This record gives sequence, C-alpha cells and structure tokens, in this order.
Amino acid sequence: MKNMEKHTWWKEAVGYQIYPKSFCDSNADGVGDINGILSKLDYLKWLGVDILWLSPVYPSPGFDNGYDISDYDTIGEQYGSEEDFAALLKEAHGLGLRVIMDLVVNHTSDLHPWFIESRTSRDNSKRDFYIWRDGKNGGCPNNWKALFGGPAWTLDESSGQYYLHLFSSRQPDLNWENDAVREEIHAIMRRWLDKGVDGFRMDVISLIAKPAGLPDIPNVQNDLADPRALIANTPRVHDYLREMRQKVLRHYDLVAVGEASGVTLNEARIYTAPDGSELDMIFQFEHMDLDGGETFKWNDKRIPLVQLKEVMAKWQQGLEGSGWNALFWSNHDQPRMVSRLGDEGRYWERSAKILATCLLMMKGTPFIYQGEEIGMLNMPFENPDQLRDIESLNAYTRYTQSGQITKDDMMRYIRLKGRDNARTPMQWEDTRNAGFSEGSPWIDVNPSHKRINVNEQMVRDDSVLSYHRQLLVLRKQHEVLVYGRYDPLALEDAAVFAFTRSLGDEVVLVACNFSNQEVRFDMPLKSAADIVHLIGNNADSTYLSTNLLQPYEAVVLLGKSQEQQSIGTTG
Ligand code: TEU
Repeated sequence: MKNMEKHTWWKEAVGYQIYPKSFCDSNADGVGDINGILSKLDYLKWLGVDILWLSPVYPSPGFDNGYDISDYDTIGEQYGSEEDFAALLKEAHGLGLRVIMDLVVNHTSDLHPWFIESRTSRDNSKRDFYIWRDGKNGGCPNNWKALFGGPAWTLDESSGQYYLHLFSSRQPDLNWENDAVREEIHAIMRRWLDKGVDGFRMDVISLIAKPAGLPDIPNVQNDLADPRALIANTPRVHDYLREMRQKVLRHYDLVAVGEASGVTLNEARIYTAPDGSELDMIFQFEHMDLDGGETFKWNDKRIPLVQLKEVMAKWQQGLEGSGWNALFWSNHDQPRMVSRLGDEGRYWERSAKILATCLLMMKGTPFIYQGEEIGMLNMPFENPDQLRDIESLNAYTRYTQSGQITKDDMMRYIRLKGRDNARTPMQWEDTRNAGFSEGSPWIDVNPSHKRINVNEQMVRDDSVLSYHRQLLVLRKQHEVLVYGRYDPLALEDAAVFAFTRSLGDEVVLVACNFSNQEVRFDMPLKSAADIVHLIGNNADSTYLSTNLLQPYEAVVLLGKSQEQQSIGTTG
C-alpha cells in the first residue's frame, strides 16, 4: 500500500524548545540570553534537532516570564539586541537549523502601549483593542476565573469598567473581533518573517476568540469557573486562523504550531487539516491533565499509564490522515517528565531513555524541551522564596490562606508539579551554576547538576544524551518512523507501553516497560528471523529470546510486511 500522506519538512523535523532565560547566560547577569544560545548552536546541531523554538525574547516586565509582552517588535534588553538576534538567525540557518518565535497574542502585557492607551478613557482609539465591560450586580461582568487565580476581570477605577484577562491581571486579553487588532498582529508576524524567522509557536491560540456575549459558565453557584471549555470551542477561532493563513502564513515557507490547551480531537482536525488552511500542527494537553484533580494540578497524583496510553492512542489514531500532532512530554509549563512518570532513583537513566523512546517513535513532530535530552529532574524546592513562577506563587497563597491545603503539602505539590521545575538553569557542567552563568542565576540551579550534565553525557556512548542522538538519527533513516501509521498494542497492560508504526512493507515495534519489575510481553512480530533490532536502552536485553522486558526497558524492532498482517490490538 502506497502512503499518500503529503511529505513536508516539518513533519520530518524534530523541535527543541529553548527557554532563553534559563539556557545559557553569556554576560554574567544571571539571565540567559541570545548570545548564550548562539554559543550552543553547535551543540544543538550535534544533537540532531532541526527546529529551535524560542520562548519569548521580547521586552516584557516579566510577570509571567516574558509571556506578557510589552513590545512585539524587538528583543528584550536582558536577552540582547536585534543584532544579536540577526546573528543567531544567520548562524542557525548556516547550520541548517530553523528558528521559530513564540507568538503570544491572546494577551499583551498591561504595560504594552496599546493597553496603556486603551485604559486612558472609554473613547480612546485603542479602547476596543481589549475587552472592556461594565460590571453586573456590583461585581464582575461574568463568572469566569483567571487561570492564575481570582476573577478573569479587573476593575479599572478611572473608567469604571472591567477588562478581561484569562491569565493574570497583568495580561489583558486582546479583542480579536476588532479588525485593527488582527491587522496589527499580521503586520508583527510579517516583520519577523521578513527578518527570516521560520515560523511561530502560537501561545494559547485556541483561546483568542471569545464567545459572543461572554456568557456565564452555567451551573456554577456563586463561584468562579474555568472558562476554557467555553472559549476553546468558538468557531470564530477558525475564521481568524484561516484569515491569518491567507494574509500572512501562506506567503512564507514556515511552520505554524498552535498551543491548544482544552482542544478536542474534532477541533484539532480543523486546526491541522491537511489542506493547510489553518495551522500545521498543535500541542494538545489531554495527556498532561491526567494527574490533575479537584484542586487543579496541586496534588500528588501520578499519571496513570493505562490512561496515558489511551489518550496517546486517541490522538495518534484520531489525527491519522486528517491532521498532524506536535508531540511533547515536557515544556516550560510542566514538571520534568522523568520525575513525573519515570524513576528518579535507581532507574533514572533507563527511565529517561524509555520516555525518549516513546516520544520520538510516536507519529508527529516531537519537541524536546531543554534538559530533557540529559534526563533533568524536578527541583527540590524547599520554601516559597525559591519560587519565581506567578502560577505557583499565587496558588501557594490562595490554597494555604483558604486552608484548603497546608503549607507543607502545597510545597510538596509544587515540588511535584510546579512550572519552576522546568525553569531551573540548563545543566551544562558539574561546576558552579552548572556552567549556566558566571553571575547569580535568577532562579536556583538544581543540585543534581553534579551528576546530570551535558559535559559528562557528551563523552559517554550509553548516556541519555547519546541515546537521544541515536533516536534522532533513526528518525532520519527510516521513513516509517515519520509517516508510518500508529497502532497501539496491549492497551490494558498496566506496565507496558507498546505500539507499532507501519508503512509499506515495514513495521516497527516499540515496547517499553514502565515498571520497576521484569514483565512478560509476547513479541507480536511473527518471524523473528527477519527482525532487526533498531535501538534499546538495555545492553543486556534478552527480549528477543525470552519475551521478557527488564525494569524500564525499551526495545525498538523493525520487521517486514508479512508480520504486519498478524499485528492487532492485543489488549
Ligand atoms: O500556557 C497556557 C496554558 O494553558 C497554561 O496555563 C498551562 O495550562 C499551565 O501553565 C499549566 O500549569 C501558555 C504559556 O505556555 C505559559 O507559560 C503562559 O503562562 C500562558 O500561556 C500565558 O501566556
């Protein structure tokens, strides 16, 4: 059977997310910068990634670490200059690396000149750039909750109206219904594309279109509720993205990746439809929400493997031929995945590799988050003074003050789930500040850098880092790993995450034991003679002769088409 899927460079690429503030500091001010990134381009090329996604490097007051932008058209001083950025682009392109920018246009900073103007009076020309409403019954215009706590509305005393902010009050939401707003955004995008950037990761793009009339969330008694489900399913978002494709995106060779928390599979099929009318791919978050609960993510629940497999299978199969997945285990908003789903102790190394195996062998464009390639762990934060993230700090105050969660428990939950876990400096070396900075880092360095760092792993063939490199080489060598269909196996098995990828006469089996026990997993490929061992994380594997997987063992095998017929979901 011939594979009819359209081939594009971004389907074959692997992304790498850089959180500039914590990647590499070239000028000893404790904050990572563009010249720091520049100094690590050879490393990234050597690693074998293709697309670099830079979290925001624009001017920002930094209430949400740059996701509150006060000027979209230049580089924030702490990150460097426009010349530095031009040099980075040039060098990266010279090495065959593409660079995509974070586009945060659901909201701006409250210090963006548009908002400063907008709030001056009800009849200011920028008033309608944002969403202003009168209060209702002496309170907020509706019952929406802000994602960083409190109501999604803040009263502006001087004009007597409330403005909408889905995140913090320092991040007012733009009014996408206003043609002038969309035109400004298109112009910003064109200016960056004309400078040579290769696309965008679009922050919370699923939330830009607010439902008409901004209705209350139903069935909520005297309380606030998360408005995302209501907002993310507004049909207008697709109008805006189609317009953006027509007016901007289609004129460039780029990749457009949407961050789409709260998205449904049906929505994703529209966002990433193969006709290319909207985005190229989206990040969905269903798998990241599996350890959530009543108090949002603040608990000690772990991601249940069976549910994780179900969710991944749903997205893998659900977008087959009708869309494209952006894959990730980690980003700057998530705790470290080895701590979350793997083993921090005895099986640290194997569990980091098993996660890499799953991520990089699934169908879609994978994004590796800085430090993931060396198996970085969560940070042992001890007290709130060490935290920098607005989300964790607000949650700490809110839940401990209301008495819902004790201080000790809240710190424990933040150690498990807080976003700062991903934001501690990149661990380059075992020396002072992990080689990140010669100054005082803006956030503490994880003490694990003594043991877990790039320098140590670069020279060791069996390191987590070397393993990532090998997986990336395999993706380049075997088309089946990019375009092959995904079929889940043994969905009910509580320990083994297994699936096949099939294309033409090739079938790849990926079998990963996510437990600390030896388990049996019968090899589903029939004639073992033709089977090639592509990669694994256990040099002493006996799997092919015993059907046994050792604790946290991953194996990847390549077989031929006749076996393909005999594979099905065995779970
Ligand atoms: O995140 C959007 C988002 O959905 C987050 O609220 C996520 O659910 C949360 O961080 C998990 O705890 C994007 C950015 O990635 C994030 O860093 C920003 O804070 C946020 O938008 C606002 O711009």
